[in-house]
Amino acid sequence: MSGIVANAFWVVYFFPPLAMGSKPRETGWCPVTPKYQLTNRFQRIVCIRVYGYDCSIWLLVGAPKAQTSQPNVTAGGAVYRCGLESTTICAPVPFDLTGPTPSDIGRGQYKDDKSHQWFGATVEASGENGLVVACAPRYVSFSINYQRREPVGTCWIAKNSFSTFDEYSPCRTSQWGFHRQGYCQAGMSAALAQDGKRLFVGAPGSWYWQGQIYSKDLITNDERKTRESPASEDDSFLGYSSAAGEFTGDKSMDVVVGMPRGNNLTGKVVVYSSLLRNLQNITGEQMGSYFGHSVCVADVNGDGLDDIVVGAPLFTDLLSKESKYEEGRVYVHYQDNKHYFDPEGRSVLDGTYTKGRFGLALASLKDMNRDGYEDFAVGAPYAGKDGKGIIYIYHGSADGVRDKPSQTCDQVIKATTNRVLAGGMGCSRL
Ligand SMILES: [Ca+2]
Ligand SMILES: [Ca+2]
Ligand SMILES: [Ca+2]
Repeated sequence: MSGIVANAFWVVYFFPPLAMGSKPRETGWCPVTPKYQLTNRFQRIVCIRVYGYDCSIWLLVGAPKAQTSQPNVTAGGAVYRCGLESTTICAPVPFDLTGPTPSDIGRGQYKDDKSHQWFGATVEASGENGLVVACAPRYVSFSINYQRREPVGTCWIAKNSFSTFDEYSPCRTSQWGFHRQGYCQAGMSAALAQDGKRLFVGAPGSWYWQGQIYSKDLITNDERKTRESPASEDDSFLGYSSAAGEFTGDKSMDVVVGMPRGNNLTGKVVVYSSLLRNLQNITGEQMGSYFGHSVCVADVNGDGLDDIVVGAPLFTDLLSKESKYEEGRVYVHYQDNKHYFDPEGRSVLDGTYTKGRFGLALASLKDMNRDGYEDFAVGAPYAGKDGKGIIYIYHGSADGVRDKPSQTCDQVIKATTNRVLAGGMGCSRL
């Protein structure tokens, strides 16, 4: 398994529901990422609780540079499903077993290229019926007599306990060229509604990298998408990150989308309804801070309304007397009963290590310690004395996020993930 982990960008943790009457799970685990992953800018950490009759614990590992058995594909990338009960079992999930798609015009001619496509760079899962989406944002489609190379990206959705796999590549259209959707790199981010009914896919390269978000109803296949904006929005990367939540109160899951170069480079996040009506924009406060590089959703103050956590990993404390820079900052925005996020009332968490990039990765942990307030993890991939990265666990409370993390995890993991879950190897309580 070490080969897999060496190529892994990030990890999804699945852990089973508590049986009725059983004791709350202790908080002695951390979402820990492999060493390699912590030095990669696409690092993401996600923890997901899976409900089902089969309470087996397993882990999904996205390995975007893995060599697969697909014919005529070099380093296509894969998602591995790893058992935690017996730590050595790790098998690729068979999302796509085929090589490049043959063309209609002759032997040896293909319609696309799956080599180096980074399948597994994005992996998301929904809760109760267990959909999993995995994306290859560097997937290339050939358009116009197969002469043009278009990095449109693609995603695959696993349904029915990994027995059905459907492809979704929203930018593989006739809208070729980087001035349209040819370079959209769909799947740079993705978000699944917890009920499994809706999928959001971020495509930050559309229209001179203005970026775009897609919303697909997985029951009816109805698709919504954002449109091209004025040229002033070029290079702002809408869709770089995304997370699903309920922001209108109607039980149809909505989405918050990162735009880390938006708002004249202070960064912003855009809150959309499920059908992509713009509900609110929330902006960063410092140019170049990359506000919106990461987002996650958690009800941090336990009032039943989803709150939005946003990372600005390049934030620099300009008043620091210690010559620090790029410590990173994380913001928690609370939804009020009018479904508004008041920027004045947001909480701020700061990284402490120069170049630590606190907030590069965020993950909702649901209510991991069962106190009624949802919790989240913050990745700082270059923090720590050795610069090898730290993951922080923050707990919610009635007053919002607690100021101090409850646990920190140094960069850890030797692939024996059961030890991480069971004992929190490398983790310490503060
Ligand atoms: Ca809604
Ligand atoms: Ca809340
Ligand atoms: Ca909690």
